[in-house]
Amino acid sequence: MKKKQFDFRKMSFYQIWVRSFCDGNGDGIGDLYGVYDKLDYIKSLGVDGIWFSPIFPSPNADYGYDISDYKNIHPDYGTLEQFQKVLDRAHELGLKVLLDLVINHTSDEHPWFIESCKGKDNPYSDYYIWRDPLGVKIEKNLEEASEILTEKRDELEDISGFPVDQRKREKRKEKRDRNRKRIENKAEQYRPPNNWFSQFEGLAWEYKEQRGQYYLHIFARKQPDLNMDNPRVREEVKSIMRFWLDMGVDGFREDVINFISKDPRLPDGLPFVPVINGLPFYKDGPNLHRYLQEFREVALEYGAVQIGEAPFTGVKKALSYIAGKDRVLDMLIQFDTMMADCFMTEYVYHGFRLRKLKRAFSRWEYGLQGKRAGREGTSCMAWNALYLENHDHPRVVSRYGNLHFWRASATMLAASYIFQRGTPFLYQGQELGMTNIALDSIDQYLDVASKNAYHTFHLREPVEKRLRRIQISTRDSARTPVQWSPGSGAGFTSGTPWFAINPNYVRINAQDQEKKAYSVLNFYRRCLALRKSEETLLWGTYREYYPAHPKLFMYERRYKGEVILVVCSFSKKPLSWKIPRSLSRKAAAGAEAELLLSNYPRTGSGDRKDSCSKKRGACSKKMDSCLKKIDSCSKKRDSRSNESGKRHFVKMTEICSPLRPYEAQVWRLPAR
Ligand SMILES: [Ca+2]
Repeated sequence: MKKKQFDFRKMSFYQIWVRSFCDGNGDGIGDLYGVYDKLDYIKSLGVDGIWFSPIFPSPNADYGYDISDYKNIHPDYGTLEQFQKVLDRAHELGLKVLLDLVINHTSDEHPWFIESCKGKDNPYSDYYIWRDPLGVKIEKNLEEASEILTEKRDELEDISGFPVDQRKREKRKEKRDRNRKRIENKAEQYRPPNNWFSQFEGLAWEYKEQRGQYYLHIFARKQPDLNMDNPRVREEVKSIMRFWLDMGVDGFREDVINFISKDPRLPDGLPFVPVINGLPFYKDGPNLHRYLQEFREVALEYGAVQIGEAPFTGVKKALSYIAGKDRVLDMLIQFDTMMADCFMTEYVYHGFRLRKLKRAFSRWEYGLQGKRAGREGTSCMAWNALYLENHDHPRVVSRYGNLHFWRASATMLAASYIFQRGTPFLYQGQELGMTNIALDSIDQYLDVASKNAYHTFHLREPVEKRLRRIQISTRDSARTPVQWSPGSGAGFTSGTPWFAINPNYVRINAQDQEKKAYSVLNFYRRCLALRKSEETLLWGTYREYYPAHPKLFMYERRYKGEVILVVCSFSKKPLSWKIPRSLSRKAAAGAEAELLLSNYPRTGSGDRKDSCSKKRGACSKKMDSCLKKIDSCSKKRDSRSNESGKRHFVKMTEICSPLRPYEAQVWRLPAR
């Protein structure tokens, strides 16, 4: 029996990485008690659901993405009962709850792996991807060949009728046995089965003496890859899904889901490509679609939503998962929009390039709109998942924004993606404009991938330069505790926080931003509310203007003849802009456009003089002074008017006055 799926397209989601979200019991670690206390806050943002990064028992080699028990809650975070409480309360508030399904790999401390290590005759033997060392494989083949030859020789001797020297035969047999033992014994000295690198640390293979074989780990050594080709493993996955769905969970975000089916030949990758040389053989593998179809059937029984994380996947491949009648996922988390300041991974940093970001945005928007998903017609078009931050990437305001124009750029970035066609995701602290942290030494960082990069690459550079590379690229920046208040422990904990709190919490925190009309927090709220209230922003088609412009990002959403135009400046200087000719021609002479939203305060209708813009060159040079000015502006004029229903109309001919630094504007254009 299939259950009807809820409409995730109208929704937006808030991602919680529990460990750093809110500590409810004072031990310095975020937990489900803290989450429970903050559910009203989450609701107040205007989101419709929560995605929890893994909350299951884990030795934390990759902070929860190495699971040692899929059907329980990490003791640091609470109990199953506490999770049920959170789930029920979230549902009362009208919030859906998604869990992270991490099934490409487990922890090496998962009982399945512990059993699997014990030997080849173990019931869990084939739960993981085990292979003989390469030398052993070759020698075993040779040995086998020589054994066959010897057998043939013995046969010939027997037939020939000559007397057989049994003693020689015995000797030959002894020699063979010795040889076999020798091969087994020196297995450890042999090369791994292929030359793949892991994405987190060193080679993708780890030798296990206990079993005399290597196991595959695409990520950390403590994250052995599951063998999804084993039907029993797939049954385990389905059982995990049912366990949480029966409890009332509404769906899953599925971790590196396009890696779960490997090319069974496990061939060598290109030798000179670091880190991802095996990618072509484990990404979008031969049986992926079939396996996802099996999981899909379980999800559909419950009407659950499935969002797949798919690194290095292009639009065309994505459509094979999220469009068409045999679609197996509802949305896909792509990585293109995370690569606007780097190559393949944040660690290979090259500075922010707006055009690269715009190309990524538009590639996915154009690629997905109008592509039919499922048989139910237009209600099932391929749908985008929109995000600028999550637990795996540094803070976006530090990457694509500008810390000298911290408030403006953080809010502008919100408008740059939330109004695109798709379901927006926010990551905890993003709604506060939290920034990257710069720790003083590599030892203070925790992320396994960052540490490995530090100790592997650019070793000839001075320590400061190598550390700077980590400060720019590390995922740890997304994992500092959420800054709730300017008080001790940033309001995150009453105890000693498990990880460094960004010292800027005294200036950047939720308590402070609640009070300010133009804070990042309140701007996110306005964006999410506007998106939900405008059909055009929900369902309209996407079109980008001026794609080659190096500082301006402009896109429209068009629905039933109405056009909403989103204009974003990525410039620290005033930026002049023009209404695209195709849009201005449509406006009748004298017609007025309506300003639906801006991240700068505004005086009455159309009057753009305010104390902030007058000094816009000087304004925001320093974050503090900018904030103060903006707040005094907004206090004077009660800028909440935007929210209290006062509407701003501007003549079409006059709307293009220069944008202030990192200004974002959302316009409803007059109908033709
Ligand atoms: Ca705690």
